Amino acid sequence: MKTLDRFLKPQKQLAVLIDPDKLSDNQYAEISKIAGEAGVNFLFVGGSLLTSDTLFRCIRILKENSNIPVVLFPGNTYQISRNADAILFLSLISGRNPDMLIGMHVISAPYIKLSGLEAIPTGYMLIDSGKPTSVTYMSNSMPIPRDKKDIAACTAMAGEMLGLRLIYMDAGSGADVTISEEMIRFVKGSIEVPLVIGGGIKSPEIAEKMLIAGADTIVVGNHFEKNPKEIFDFMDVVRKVNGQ
Ligand code: 1GP
Repeated sequence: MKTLDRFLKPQKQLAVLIDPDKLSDNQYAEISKIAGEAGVNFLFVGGSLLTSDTLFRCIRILKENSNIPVVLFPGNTYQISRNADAILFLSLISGRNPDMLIGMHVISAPYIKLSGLEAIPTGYMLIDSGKPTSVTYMSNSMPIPRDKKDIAACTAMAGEMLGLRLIYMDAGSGADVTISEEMIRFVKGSIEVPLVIGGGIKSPEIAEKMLIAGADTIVVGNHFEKNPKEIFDFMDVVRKVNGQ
């Protein structure tokens, strides 16, 4: 099954985001095993800035320890690895930095083609979380103000009209303030494509509210690095919202 088809499923889903240079090999193995046992839907791998050459090895360990599809969530053109299943081909549509809208894509397209990775056209939208995050700084772009749900909805609609297949709204890794349910509800009501939500999600209760508000896939990174066993609690919530 294509990875995009997995995102298109009507059920709510959970993605665990793994930063490939933050943890030890044993920790990658542990998190992948737990995610597999819990029934996690996707493992996202990437970061705004990687400082070691561990991407390929990290993915290999993840794949040795579970059968969950591994999806690259690249911060830049160096984060392409052929042993993943797919890559979010991110266009940063909340910003006005041409490199993040199309420039990096031109550079990376031939490598992605050669790799055989499935490229998933994704409209990536940063939402302000009260302070600069790694991704706003590294992308040299301004996030959408958190109280401007109309701007967020129009941006998502434009992305969908341009043919992007997913919309990913992100408050940024480690955000103090998550994206509001009100914004999620409003954006979800404006588009047909799946809505992915991440940034600063630290409890199953928050995840549940976001799923009920309209998120199709929830992405959690930091919180699981410190509390991998909580993956089970989040998956319980996903199943509950799905009526399972
Ligand atoms: C960041 O949406 C992801 O791009 C996940 O954020 O690490 O804060 O969970 P956290």
